[in-house]
Amino acid sequence: MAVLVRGGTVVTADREFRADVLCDGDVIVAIGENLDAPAGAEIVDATGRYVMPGGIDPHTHMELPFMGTVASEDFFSGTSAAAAGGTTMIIDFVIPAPQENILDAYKKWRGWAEKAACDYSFHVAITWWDDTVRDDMGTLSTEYGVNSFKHFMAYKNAIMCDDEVLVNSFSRARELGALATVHAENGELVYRLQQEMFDKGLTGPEGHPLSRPPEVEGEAANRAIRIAEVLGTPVYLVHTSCIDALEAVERAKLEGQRVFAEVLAQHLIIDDSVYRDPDWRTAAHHVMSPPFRSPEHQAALWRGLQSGLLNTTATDHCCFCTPQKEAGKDDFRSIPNGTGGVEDRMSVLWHHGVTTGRLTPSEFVKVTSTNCAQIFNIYPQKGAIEVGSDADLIVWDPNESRTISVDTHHQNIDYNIYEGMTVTGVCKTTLSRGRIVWHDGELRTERGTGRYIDRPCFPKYWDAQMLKNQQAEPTPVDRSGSK
Ligand code: URQ
Ligand code: ZN
Ligand code: ZN
Repeated sequence: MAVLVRGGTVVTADREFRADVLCDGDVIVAIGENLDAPAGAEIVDATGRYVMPGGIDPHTHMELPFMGTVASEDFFSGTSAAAAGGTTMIIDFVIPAPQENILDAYKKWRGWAEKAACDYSFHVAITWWDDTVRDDMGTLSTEYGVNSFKHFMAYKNAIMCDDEVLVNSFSRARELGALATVHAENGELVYRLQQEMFDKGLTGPEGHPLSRPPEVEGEAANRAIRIAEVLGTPVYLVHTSCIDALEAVERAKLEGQRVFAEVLAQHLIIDDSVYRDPDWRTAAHHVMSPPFRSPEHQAALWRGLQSGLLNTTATDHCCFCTPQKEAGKDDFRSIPNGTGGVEDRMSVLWHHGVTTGRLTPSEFVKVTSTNCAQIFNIYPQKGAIEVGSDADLIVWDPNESRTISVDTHHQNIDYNIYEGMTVTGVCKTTLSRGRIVWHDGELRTERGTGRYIDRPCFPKYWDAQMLKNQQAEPTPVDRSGSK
């Protein structure tokens, strides 16, 4: 059934303009003023509101098995909550256990995601290495639409990559025309500092940030970036949380290296005082990695987002309910790492970003949708309002306010890290490939209507490193004449 979104102001990454948007089937079929509605079309009145590309969240972990439990949000409830907040696509993660065949893991995750209510794709984590991993990376990139491979430099004795895996996998990603994405924390340092904090009697959540200081992220960010530089691989840093990592990104970008960086909405707004909350549960709810940082890091992250140093925003939506967090009641090292947020990213960023003047509406679209689509090579299918693009649209009321609460959110988690926060900027209608999945506070999502989105690898010319790395081929020294 056709849907005509009428009377709104379209906001794209480039401009704002008055236009109606007609959607039919999965795609946008017309954009212009005073469009006629085809017979039987559903009309959405967007008068006085913005019409924007649906948000894309490049970092979620629905139903992730992790730290001895499984994230409480599944692909249906998570994509439904996403839709309620104005996000119409997620990029989640396949995370094989060490020695697990990565193609088998991919197929397992694909099975879990079939229940999704909005479109989705997968980064695939490389957690170990041998020739089968190398070969399967090729298969994933050519036959399954995977153009990004994830590397956890943290989580020793679990999914942590050492430099040998990083170098092998980054090299392979370059060959394939794929991106290397990275969780940049030095896992060896974390392990040592965790032990030190615990031995000092810091068994509570306050020990978590002390075992992962900004220097630990800065070292790993720089190391990943330097490895990528030498090998000529484009690199994407997930959840960049501190000045130390930002400085590594800035240096590389100014050198012309192809580096992208992501920031989480929550890291822009919440600081590390949460870990000293007298209520153990509140402090434990905020145990995620990298941890929340002290206020000066928030200010730097906002400058990074405004300046383009940070390219995308995400949530790292990885939900563990209070009883799950209590696995670490006596030892912070056993608190499952992760928080929620997929439903609130768009409102939180509009409130703290656009209403404060930090971002224009078009810059908001860039950092919540378009940049991600371009970096992961699905633009303009996604992240655009153009004829022929997928009809992933949101009708946004820039003046309406709402108060965020676990009592009203649609996320499957028993707390909300933004609890009680009143935000201006509310999603009134969400279309997922032309279907209304959220309207005036009512969810209309259906299990299984989400679609897997292929993300093709990049043409070889795309990688600017080729110019930088194409020094004259070194030749052996002729010493035949030497004594
Ligand atoms: O590290 C991640 O991104 C996953 C395991 C979610 N947990 C977290 O604390 N960020
Ligand atoms: Zn991570
Ligand atoms: Zn994550």
